[in-house]
Amino acid sequence: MKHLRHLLAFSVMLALCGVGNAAAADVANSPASREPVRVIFDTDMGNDIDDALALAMIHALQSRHECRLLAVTLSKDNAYAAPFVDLVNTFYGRGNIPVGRVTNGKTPELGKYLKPVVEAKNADGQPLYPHRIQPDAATDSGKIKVRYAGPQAADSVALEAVALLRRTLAAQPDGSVAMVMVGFSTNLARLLDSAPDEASPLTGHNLVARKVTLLSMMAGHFTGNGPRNVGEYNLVKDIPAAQKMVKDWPTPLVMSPWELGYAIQYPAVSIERDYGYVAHHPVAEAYRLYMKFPYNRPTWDLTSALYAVRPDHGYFGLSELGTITVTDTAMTEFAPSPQGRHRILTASPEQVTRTLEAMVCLCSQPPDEPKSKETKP
Ligand SMILES: [Ca+2]
Repeated sequence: MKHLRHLLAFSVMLALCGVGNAAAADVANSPASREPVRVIFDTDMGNDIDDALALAMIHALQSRHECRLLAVTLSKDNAYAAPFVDLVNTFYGRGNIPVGRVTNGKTPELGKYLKPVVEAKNADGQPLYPHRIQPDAATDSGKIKVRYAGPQAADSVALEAVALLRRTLAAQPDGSVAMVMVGFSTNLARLLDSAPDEASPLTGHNLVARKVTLLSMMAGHFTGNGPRNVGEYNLVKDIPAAQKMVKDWPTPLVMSPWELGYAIQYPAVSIERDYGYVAHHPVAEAYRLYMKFPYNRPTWDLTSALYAVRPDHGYFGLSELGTITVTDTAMTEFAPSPQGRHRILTASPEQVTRTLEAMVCLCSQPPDEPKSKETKP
């Protein structure tokens, strides 16, 4: 019965998403032979709800064979962030995706939704949202820590983020990985500085240059509509890492600024209406916990994830080439230059409408059935 409901819900969803005509257009734009985009998702999951929606959207795109989520790394240093990512991955039938945790990272605070969703139980006392990675109850100086280990550890623990990034990149074909970064630059700055190890004889900088095609990141602001007097959150929380990473990152970089995601608001009505295909949905549950519901929320992190997987769908515009600089106060400056590697993501009013519709459809798309069909990272 549950099976049937899923199928029915999925059919309705496809119809609502206008997949018939849209799919025909997409086929014309994207060769059938096109490989799924290999994605690494680096997130500060737990600080805002758009990270959770973005992860749901990536899973939907993987179900459509448009991307393959290789690994998730966390720049938020809280013990419940990795278990939460793991339970979302598990909900979508992909609990074997490795998760990496930052060491001595930023924003250790718990936030609103990580712990209640990780610890939610059903009537039998079993986890409502199964997950293999557990927050470790063993405390050190009163702080709860997640178990994590080196790159050879089993996937039932969160791995150290930079080691996981190196291991993951080393295993991919050259020029094949899209990095989606929607939190702080901590992990990626350290990755650039990393030394050769058992995963790869390359330095981090050279490993990135060889394996990565695009860094799609949410950060900064460039218009008078943003919080001009303060730096954008993702930059403010680790300014030295952001300055270094943006300056030294060796591949094309597309930055989705604060004002873009702010213009595309995920609607509360979708949370109320579109996630009822299961009794308990971890992302909808997290959304309801994050702020006093109902509320709409900017789609900051979704923009970077969607652009990385569907760069040629016309959802966004791009600035000319140039160089972005992060200042000592976490402000962003853009200097146009044909030699630059950076672009800024934009959207016209028409694109805002169309992009939001795609995001809502994708985020609320049910998981694949059967769930046993997992993808090896
Ligand atoms: Ca984020």
